[in-house]
Amino acid sequence: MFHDTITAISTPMGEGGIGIVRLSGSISMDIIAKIFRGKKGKANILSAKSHTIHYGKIFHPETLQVIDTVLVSIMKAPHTYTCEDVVEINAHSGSIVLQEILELTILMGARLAQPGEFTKRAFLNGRVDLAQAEAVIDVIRAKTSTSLAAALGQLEGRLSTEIQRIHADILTLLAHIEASLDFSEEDLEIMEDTEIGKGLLSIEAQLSSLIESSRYGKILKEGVSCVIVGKPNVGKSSLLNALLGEARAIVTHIPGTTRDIIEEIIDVNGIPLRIVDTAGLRETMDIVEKEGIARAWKAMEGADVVLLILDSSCLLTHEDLLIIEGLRARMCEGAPLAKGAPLAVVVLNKCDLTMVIDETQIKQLLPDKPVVCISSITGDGLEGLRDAIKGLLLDGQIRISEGAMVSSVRHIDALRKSRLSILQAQNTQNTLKTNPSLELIAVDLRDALLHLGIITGETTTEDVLDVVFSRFCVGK
Ligand SMILES: Nc1nc2c(ncn2[C@@H]2O[C@H](COP(=O)(O)OP(=O)(O)OP(=O)(O)O)[C@@H](O)[C@H]2O)c(=O)[nH]1
Ligand SMILES: [Mg+2]
Repeated sequence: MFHDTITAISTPMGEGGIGIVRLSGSISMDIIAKIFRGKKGKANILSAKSHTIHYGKIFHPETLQVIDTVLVSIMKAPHTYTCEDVVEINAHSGSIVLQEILELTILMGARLAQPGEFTKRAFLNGRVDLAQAEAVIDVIRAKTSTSLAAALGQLEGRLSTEIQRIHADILTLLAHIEASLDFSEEDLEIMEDTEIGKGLLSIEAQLSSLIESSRYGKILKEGVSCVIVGKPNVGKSSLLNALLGEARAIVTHIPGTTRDIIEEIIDVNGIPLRIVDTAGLRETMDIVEKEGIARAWKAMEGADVVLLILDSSCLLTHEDLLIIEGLRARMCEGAPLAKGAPLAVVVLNKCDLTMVIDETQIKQLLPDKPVVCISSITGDGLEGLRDAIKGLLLDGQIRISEGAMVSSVRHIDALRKSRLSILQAQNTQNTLKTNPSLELIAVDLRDALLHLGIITGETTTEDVLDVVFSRFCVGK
């Protein structure tokens, strides 16, 4: 438990119906008693029952000036977000109102909270483990309903349960091995070699399956970057607008309209797609356009998926061929999600006009890329394009599994290290078959446990906590 009481504005700044100032800590109740007057006077709030809401006014205790009419929620320890006394002041959401209430709580003895400090207290007071605490920010930042479902699963402890199960399996194996070590002189039943092998195999499989789930987990959490490229005037910005359903990017008949990168997020069957419109790629003397083109090539390098747009109403030009060449060269290096194979869709736009482009030539130049015909103006073929993108990612299957899903780099790293320790133990067991060195295996198993503990926060340093909670907003 902490000695000081923290305070923060928990709702986003700006005008709104309701804004909340939240307090947590041992003097939360004293503070609210000093600055709140309910219908029946100010003493009333101190004797209020836990988890009740009170209507009244916030006032300055010295000047007696009323600041706002509010609803105050009283939540007494231990059944609260932080396991401490929590008070939430629901005021009108204007920056001055909330700021004045916040300053008043500080004047009465509270301290301004750090980012994520309420959730950090929930973790340090044992209400949630670290993986669950981290999921709070994923819930807040979820980009599609599928990513939200995955984050909620983690918040409810799906990942933690899975980690605890593996932790328990390792611990059981370790206990057997240590018993064999301690009592080997005394004719106790020594653990069979094959039993250890079986145990290690099952633990390794469980860790691998969690690591494998991170492919889905990361896509759902961070989204996939998808860059639209092509020569000027083929309809890149029109496609962005069509996918978004709004006129976000400027579209004109003049080649070279888009000069900078425009990024928006769209939901493609649950996958958050960070879709990027770029400047048309061509030789130019215009300095601004040149910079835009440099940015477009750079965006293409870092992209998970490239949509190469061609104008189906014309034959391929020298400019198109240069882009195709560039795409082939760059994508051969392997995009982040591609496992070596380039992820790209060839989009033949303007299919509402007469088709002139030679599809056979495109298939020859980019043999393994899906080709989709669309019209950004009529919307024809857009569903097919969405399906093609979905098909490229996750082999068409984005499913949020019943089981746990790993999405944090910190968790993936810890799981990999834990698995390495298990592999090391397997290696020791295999190489020293005739005389398995149980001590060595025990050391590896202890290491594996340590790494798993980092995920749930059992074995975590202050530095790690600082990094984890610095991603949060103040007031959460
Ligand atoms: N007929 C037809 N015209 C289209 C289609 N898509 C875009 N256009 C037209 O093509 C022209 C260029 O469209 P933009 O979306 O600005 O093309 P862009 O590729 O972003 O061009 P830059 O930003 O200059 O590189 C505009 O006049 C659009 O109306 C389509 O599907 N069919
Ligand atoms: Mg454009």
